[in-house]
Amino acid sequence: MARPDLIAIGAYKPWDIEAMESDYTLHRIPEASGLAGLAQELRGRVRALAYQGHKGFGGAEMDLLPELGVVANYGVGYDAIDVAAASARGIKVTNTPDVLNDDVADLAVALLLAQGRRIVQGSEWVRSGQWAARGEMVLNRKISGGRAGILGLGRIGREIADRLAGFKMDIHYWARSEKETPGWTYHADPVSLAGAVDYLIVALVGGAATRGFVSREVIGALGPGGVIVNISRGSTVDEAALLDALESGAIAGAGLDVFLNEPNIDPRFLKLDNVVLQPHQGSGTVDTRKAMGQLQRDNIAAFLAGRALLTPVN
Ligand code: 8YV
Repeated sequence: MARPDLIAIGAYKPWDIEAMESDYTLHRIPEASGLAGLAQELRGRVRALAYQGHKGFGGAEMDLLPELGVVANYGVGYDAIDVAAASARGIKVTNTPDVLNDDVADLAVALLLAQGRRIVQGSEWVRSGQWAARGEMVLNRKISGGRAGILGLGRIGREIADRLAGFKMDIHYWARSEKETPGWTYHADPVSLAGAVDYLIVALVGGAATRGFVSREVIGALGPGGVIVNISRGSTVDEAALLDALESGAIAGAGLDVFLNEPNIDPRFLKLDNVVLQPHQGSGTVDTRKAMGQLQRDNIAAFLAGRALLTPVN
């Protein structure tokens, strides 16, 4: 029997390509814009698509593939995919939740520590010979025991909160509804949350509903001692307001893994000494990326076999 076709959009690692090639007739394209260039005959029969990337995949792309039944996203965040357009066409969307929670939470803590303890500057102090020439570096900031505010207490937010509780922090959070927690303080309003904490860690889902959620007002409420960490999506923060606050000292600093317009981020960030910048690598460990690829393929296999999807979105 002929193996099913699979279109894979994105830059996959060799182990993912090998695994997909062993089960499917694989058609790889770097971006969705390449779909129109695929043979019409293939486009007319393909039922499954593996998606990786942050550029939009919407109704226009779906309409190029009339038999498409599943878009399996490589990532927990599926804001790049127009799920309403997929549902309207009877197309299932899946994502890769849970397998990346630890890595993303680890990076959030790393950003917090790196910003407060000036880890990047400290490394440069040693490498540049300043330590030997000038002695001790400027003193930095105590992190343990501070007040942390988690914006979005989903699966990743909770992992972050658990870690920061281990740093003896007083945990506050905002979520759409109050959750069962070990004594953490709920805030129904993000401005109230920001006003109550030193560190604001953004762990929201992306997409239209959270665009600019960390508004100028939220950033202002954090105040001059405040630090923002964002491991969610650049879109969740009013980036212009964040840059203004970082430049003026309205907040103390930021640790950022995500930005608007990645990877061509606003050059204003590059001039700032009070930010730690990362290239959207929250889930970027070999272990986790392998698990994400496996879950993506498991969803595709389930769909093609007519079994229940493991992690459906719609
Ligand atoms: C990306 C992510 O998917 O899971 C998410 O939502 O943002 C990441 O894990 C990853 O960068 C691969 O594109």
